[in-house]
Amino acid sequence: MTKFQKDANWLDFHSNPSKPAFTPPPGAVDAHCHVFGPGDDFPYSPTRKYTPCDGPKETLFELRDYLGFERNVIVQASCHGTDNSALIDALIHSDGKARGVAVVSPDISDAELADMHSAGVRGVRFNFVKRLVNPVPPEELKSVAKRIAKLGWHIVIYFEAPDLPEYYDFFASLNTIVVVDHMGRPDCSKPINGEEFELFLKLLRENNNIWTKVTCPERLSLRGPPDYVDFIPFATRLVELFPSRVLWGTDWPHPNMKSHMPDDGHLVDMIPLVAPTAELQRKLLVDNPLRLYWAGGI
Ligand code: 0GY
Repeated sequence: MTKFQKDANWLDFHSNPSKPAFTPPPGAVDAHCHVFGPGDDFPYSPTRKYTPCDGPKETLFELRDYLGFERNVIVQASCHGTDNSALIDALIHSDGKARGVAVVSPDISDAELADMHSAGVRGVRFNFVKRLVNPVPPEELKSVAKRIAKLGWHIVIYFEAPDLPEYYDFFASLNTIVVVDHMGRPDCSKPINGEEFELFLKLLRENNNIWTKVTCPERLSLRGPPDYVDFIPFATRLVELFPSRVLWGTDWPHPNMKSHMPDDGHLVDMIPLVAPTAELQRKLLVDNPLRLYWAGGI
């Protein structure tokens, strides 16, 4: 009997994803994925807002190889709170093939940050999605932002499009590289040239330290699988406008997916639809993530 039972309405990750027809270029990085537990070894946070299915590092690394990727960037998910043990364990068992983005409390010590750096952490995540966390006020995050800058780390931010006006000035004030998860979660049923997505484009146009991940058709598309057609124009626009500031990832094991679970092979096959040339694909999958996560060496 395991200590943690996943939420009843949670779907497990795809057990038998298809082999993608698209072959990622050599050196390709899955730059957004998670490890969950296993809960018996790495207990989920007492303050979590969901209990996931276990998503252990071994399964993630097998999927990486199967899909044709060489490296992972593992992002701390809210179900583990500020206890980064499962993330660190995955990094140190990755043979240098994984880097991490941690979630830290503002009172973390310099020694703990230094240990995380040695394990392969290169960024911190600030999460503003209210269904996932009780967001930490920007004022309290400023000191974290200053301290991690000294380590050469960057900041990953997660928010939903309607909340961008509230946080815009704070995001624009950050001095490190800032990576926005899942394109700032646009409403893909709205026009691409509408006010909401325009504000997101303005944030990137006016701040060349801000990057974004063109990820999560499975959560952003209202039209749904298998083609996620309404997601594609948003992702394509970002890749065309900011080819050197975009990242791609699977988001495995796809937390909080309740309507359907995507086939990870199919997600890989969508890459040429959002990055149609070999040059754009190389930037998205290799050059950009290596510059951000492996600048100190492979
Ligand atoms: C994601 C998306 C989600 C969850 C988390 O930290 C998390 O729990 O990031 C979500 O539910 O939208 O990036 O995995």
